[in-house]
Amino acid sequence: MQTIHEQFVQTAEVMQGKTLFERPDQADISFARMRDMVERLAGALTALGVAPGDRVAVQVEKSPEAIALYLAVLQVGAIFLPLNTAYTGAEIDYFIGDAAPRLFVCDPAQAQAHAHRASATLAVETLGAFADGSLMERAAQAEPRADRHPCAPQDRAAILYTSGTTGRSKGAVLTHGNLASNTEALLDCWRFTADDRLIHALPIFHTHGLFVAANMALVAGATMIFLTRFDAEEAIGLMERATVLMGVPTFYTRLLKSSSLNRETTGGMRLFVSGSAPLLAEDHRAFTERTGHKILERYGMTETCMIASNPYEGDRIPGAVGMALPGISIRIADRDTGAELPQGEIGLIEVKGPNVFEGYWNMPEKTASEFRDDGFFITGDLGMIGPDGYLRIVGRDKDLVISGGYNVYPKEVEQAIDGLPGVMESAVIGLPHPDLGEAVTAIVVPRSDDLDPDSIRAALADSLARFKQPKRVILAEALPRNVMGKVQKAELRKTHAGLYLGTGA
Ligand code: MCA
Ligand code: AMP
Repeated sequence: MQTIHEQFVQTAEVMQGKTLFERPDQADISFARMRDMVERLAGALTALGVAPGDRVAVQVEKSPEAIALYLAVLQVGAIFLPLNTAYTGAEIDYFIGDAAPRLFVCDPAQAQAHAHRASATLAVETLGAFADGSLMERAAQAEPRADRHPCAPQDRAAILYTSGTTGRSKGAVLTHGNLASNTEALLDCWRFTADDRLIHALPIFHTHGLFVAANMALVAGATMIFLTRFDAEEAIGLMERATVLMGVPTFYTRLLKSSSLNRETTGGMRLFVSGSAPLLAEDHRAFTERTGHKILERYGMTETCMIASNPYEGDRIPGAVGMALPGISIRIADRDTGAELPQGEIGLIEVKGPNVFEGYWNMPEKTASEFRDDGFFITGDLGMIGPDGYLRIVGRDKDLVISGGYNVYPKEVEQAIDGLPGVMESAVIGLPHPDLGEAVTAIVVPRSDDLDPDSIRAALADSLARFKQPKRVILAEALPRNVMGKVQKAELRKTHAGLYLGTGA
């Protein structure tokens, strides 16, 4: 196995002056320049005392330099820990406490807010969106390092935090083998080559934008049209110079809203990929009608990278996520016994293969409870495999909301709301939303009369990232419960189904 860093170096050797990053308002960056940046950053990391196995936590705006930092961390054998830019100080406290990184890199604008974190064991540096910040200054002065720490497939490459059903975030530990094997499988399945020009409009602190989109371009030698955020009109305008778009379903909902989306504007594109949340079958069909392209939907998870994909050649079926990627096994299992179910029956989706993570950071018991004895990982998604062999996701066994491609665990939001004065209890649910797919919504039972929805939302601002905060708060006298006393979230979802769709509350 070659690590993603090793493959990038090899590709850069061949590509040299070819553009890796193309940006609307800034200079292009070639493969050769990127390689130089990675080597300098590797030198800076070593000078800062970052050793193999150390965690490097990074909460920075999207930039080519942030990708270079990721590669430099892999080069020196350290563990990359990217953090959503929306996370609040309180959330960062938890991640740093849990992962105990050697280095924390933040945006220069946040330097003051994070200065107190610096200690004998934790260095704090900055990196801005315009190659600014203390880390790039160090890199400019550093002795570039071309040598690399030798890494085996089972060595740790990254930790990605995902919230959990208990309300406590878990760090999914991904190995070099996980990342390299998944990229190899995707390059092959989606026929992705150096000739591709990828519209990259996803954030780079999650699997989709970093380990799917960026890794594929870095290894294949493709060019990324690198956008700081997704704007449908901008993306359509770029399509005549691009070949591939990878996005969450909200990208496609927004593209469909634009009158400029048609066969002509998308004519030069060869592939549209969707994932991270369910793509509405009606959006899939509408997209084909408007553009002639069939969106390729795939399925993945932070813990497993990509699991399944519709075929490149062959039918891309609306509402289905396709077949297991090469080398990966999927089975549908009985929730309680773990026994494999016959074809056509609905059960838990379980997965095994080189893509499956090592486990949760510092949580051996939690890790053990999510694996079967024979090594299959329990995804918590419910699905079935039809006679056509395609996997279809039909629901979730885990209490999870996916808003615009971001996961929000209701438990975490409920704990924050229940901790507010004047709140008796709360239930957080996802309701159908025309743009985000699902919108985080809180049903709150007040203890006192002076509690109002706006004050609850305002009170959460410092503790929860913006995308986790409820879009609406509904006050209620009581929560519906079953005879066992369990809150009936399905009933709440039914009662409020039309809240964001303009079809009643
Ligand atoms: C932004 N806001 C959101 C979201 N994004 N609220 C809920 N859910 C969201 N996803 C809030 C902002 O804080 C702001 O709130 C308001 O919505 C408008 O913000 P804006 O900047 O206009 O939003 P945007 O830039 O248009 O972003 C929407 C987005 C973005 C394009 C859907 O969230 C996005 O890029 N999502 C992709 C997430 C992703 O990469 N997921 C992959 C995870 P206010 O106005 O109140 O301040 S990896 C994964 O899931 C697995 C492995 C997989 O299979 O890929
Ligand atoms: P995350 O933990 O952020 O990696 O999100 C993983 C979850 O996203 C999966 O367990 C699924 O519930 C969901 N997901 C990803 N891709 C799809 C898809 N194509 N269709 C439906 N759900 C998806």
